[in-house]
Amino acid sequence: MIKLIITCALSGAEVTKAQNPAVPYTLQEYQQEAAAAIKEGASILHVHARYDDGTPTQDAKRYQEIISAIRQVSQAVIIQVSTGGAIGMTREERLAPLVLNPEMATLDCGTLNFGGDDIFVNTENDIIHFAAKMHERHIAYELECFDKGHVDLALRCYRKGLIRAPLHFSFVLGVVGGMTGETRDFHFLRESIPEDATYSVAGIGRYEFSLAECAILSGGHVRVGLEDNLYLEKGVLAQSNAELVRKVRMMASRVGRDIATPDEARQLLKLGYNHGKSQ
Ligand code: KMH
Ligand code: ZN
Repeated sequence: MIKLIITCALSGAEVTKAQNPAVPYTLQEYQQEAAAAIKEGASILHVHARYDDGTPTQDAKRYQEIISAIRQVSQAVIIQVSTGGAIGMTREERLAPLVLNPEMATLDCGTLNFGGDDIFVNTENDIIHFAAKMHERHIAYELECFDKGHVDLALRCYRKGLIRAPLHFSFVLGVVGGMTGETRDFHFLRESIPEDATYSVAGIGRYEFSLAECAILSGGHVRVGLEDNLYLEKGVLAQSNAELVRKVRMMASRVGRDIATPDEARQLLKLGYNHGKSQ
């Protein structure tokens, strides 16, 4: 089977140190969490910027500082910046870190309820606009889909040439308001994408490891990290992102699936254009 790409979602924009003290806010914390996660096998880091007090931001300067801190410990890792940001940010605010020409960024493919009164807004026009901005800068995107309708919308944009190959999906399952993370949901989504597309799955909360197992066995890829899940197991807080990555690496090892290095991940995802040009 092809090698497994492990993405680590280091901090997110919503989780806090009050929930788990390991969530990184400072540059030093980002650097330490990144270094340990890479050591355990993460080849992609999904990055949301936070200020030292934990406030989420899409400020390009703060992203640059965080990326520089990570680059001091790894030149190789693939950095994927978030254009999702935090609930309520404007679309121009969310696009701000693209000026850094990251190798990869997220492209969220639909609107959904996000718990309570929160709505994560990604209209069809937003998606088209974000994709165009990424094309201008040759930034590869990961198509974040929280629901089946998001997959369908991404494919509709693809057929119209508004989203381009190579198609790499990220199924984010288990958000309150999105699709649940039951095994059947995962299989429904992976069977809904073209055969030559790649995919990764991010199970939220209790779905993190059950879905990781499904993806490992199905030839897909896996995202874990404190953004998605704060616990190593029921009732046991993860002490670091690295612990979550290590757990996936061990699961993969038990079924004989090797872990991709960053360069192997680049090949599998057909990336590479912006690597080494900036950041
Ligand atoms: N913070 C969520 C509202 C992304 O990174 O592109 C959106 C999110 C998606 O995390
Ligand atoms: Zn995110």
